[in-house]
Amino acid sequence: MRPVTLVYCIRGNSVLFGMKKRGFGSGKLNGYGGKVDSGEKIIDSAVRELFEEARILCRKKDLKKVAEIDFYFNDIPKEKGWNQTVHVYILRKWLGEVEETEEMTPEWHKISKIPLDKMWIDDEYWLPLILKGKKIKASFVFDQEGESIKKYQIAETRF
Ligand code: 6OG
Repeated sequence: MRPVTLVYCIRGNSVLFGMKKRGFGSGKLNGYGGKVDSGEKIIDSAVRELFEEARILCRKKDLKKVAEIDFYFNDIPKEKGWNQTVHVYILRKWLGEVEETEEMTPEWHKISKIPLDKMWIDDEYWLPLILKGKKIKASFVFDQEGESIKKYQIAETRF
């Protein structure tokens, strides 16, 4: 399983998403994050990706881990590296204002009105939970290149 990161920035009642412009999940609205480089710590990847994709700076201690989710894409050859463990964080304090980058177009949305129809189909099962303050471990198995969920499980946990 490939480790990747995903960060949701929250300000007041709003949460920051980015419309992914290229690569895995392009055309979908998501948090900010990406691959963990070899030899890199997971948390350092979160800080780096946030700066690369949103131009905002944060401290490691302000990244609060809220979820760890395994995604399995049954019908995609393993070598493509789609199977991944996503380490999810919430961030409430950072430096700078979010900017559009080559990878992401930023969009703020009210936490009470998340546009789940523009996101990965699994997000409706777990994103509202973490935005309500829950901490979870979950796994999803997909068919049809991530367009259909074959099975899933979600459990509350501590980090
Ligand atoms: P790059 O390959 O672009 O990183 N990611 C997912 N995010 C959500 N919300 N749902 C999923 O369900 C996801 N699968 C992967 C993790 C990919 C980015 O996409 C996230 C990374 O932030 C399948 O470097």
